[in-house]
Amino acid sequence: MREYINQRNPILPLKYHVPDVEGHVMPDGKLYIYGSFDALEDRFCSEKYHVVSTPDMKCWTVHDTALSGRQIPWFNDPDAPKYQGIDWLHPTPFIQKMVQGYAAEWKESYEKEQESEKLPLLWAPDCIYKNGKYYLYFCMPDDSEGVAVSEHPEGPFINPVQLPCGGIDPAIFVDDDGQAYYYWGQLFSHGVKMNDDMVSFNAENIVDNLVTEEEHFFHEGSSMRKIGDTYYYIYADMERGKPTSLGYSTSKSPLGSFTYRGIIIDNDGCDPASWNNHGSIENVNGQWYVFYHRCSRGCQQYRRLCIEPITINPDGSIDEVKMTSQ
Ligand code: FUB
Repeated sequence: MREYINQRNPILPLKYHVPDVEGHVMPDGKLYIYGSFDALEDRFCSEKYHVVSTPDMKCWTVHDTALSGRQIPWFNDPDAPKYQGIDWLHPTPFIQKMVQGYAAEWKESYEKEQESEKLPLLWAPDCIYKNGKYYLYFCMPDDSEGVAVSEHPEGPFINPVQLPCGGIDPAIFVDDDGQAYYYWGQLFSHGVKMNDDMVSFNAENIVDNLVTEEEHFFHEGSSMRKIGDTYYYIYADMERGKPTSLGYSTSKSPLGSFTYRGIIIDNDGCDPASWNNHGSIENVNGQWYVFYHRCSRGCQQYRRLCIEPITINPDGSIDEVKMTSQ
């Protein structure tokens, strides 16, 4: 465990690269950040997660390993179900445009992703408290998704269980009536009601295309929050041609239909230029914030936690904010 004091972006010291950030105020009143942990110079993420917490947005604790990819039993099991990810042979119009615009970079990134399928890397998690326990939802480069449980918000998380779906970027949300919903996807988003055990759902209940590339500029990085009676679906947004923005769509129901509302923040323009963004919004002591990441160390792998205050307007819209730095 390490402790730091800082109120400027990026929040953590250079050696702690925490991207794909979900901020949650947990029952002890502290803010917890759940994210990937970039630790490799040639690809995103690593084999572990470190949870970050703060009581006051000034003093930050980086906790010991919360979960390791080596703990995941099905990852090396050849008989574990493999789910169909994106259909790269039949790309959607947005993917065609992206491939043309970023052909070399895209090919390299795609090849790295293929190589990564053999490594027990943990990607973009989310976590929620329910019935006295903390449930950490995670995904891996083979498109498998799972959930592990802990008695503490910072982990360690144990007893990983595979979920009956495939894709990336899980998000978890518990509604006011106690019903939990699970979201995930890349290019195509999906949502489903969780069972009360929080570690299973009926795959027949999956609703596809809650937000889409064509209508909502959805790329990846699902995150769900509720403000008043409105559900906010936050995600990496392709409206500006690459998924460096966090955009949002709203609905009066957790499973849609959703209406596109705009962009909250764009991390393009940092040096080096970003390849993606992934984050969330959270109310901390009465102030709303956007949590996002940006690149560092002259490459796209070492992405770092950043935070900006945001305003929720009376009509429910969120003004776009700019990145700030130290
Ligand atoms: O961190 C690995 C991947 O990069 C995440 O799954 C995506 O959301 C993107 O941020």
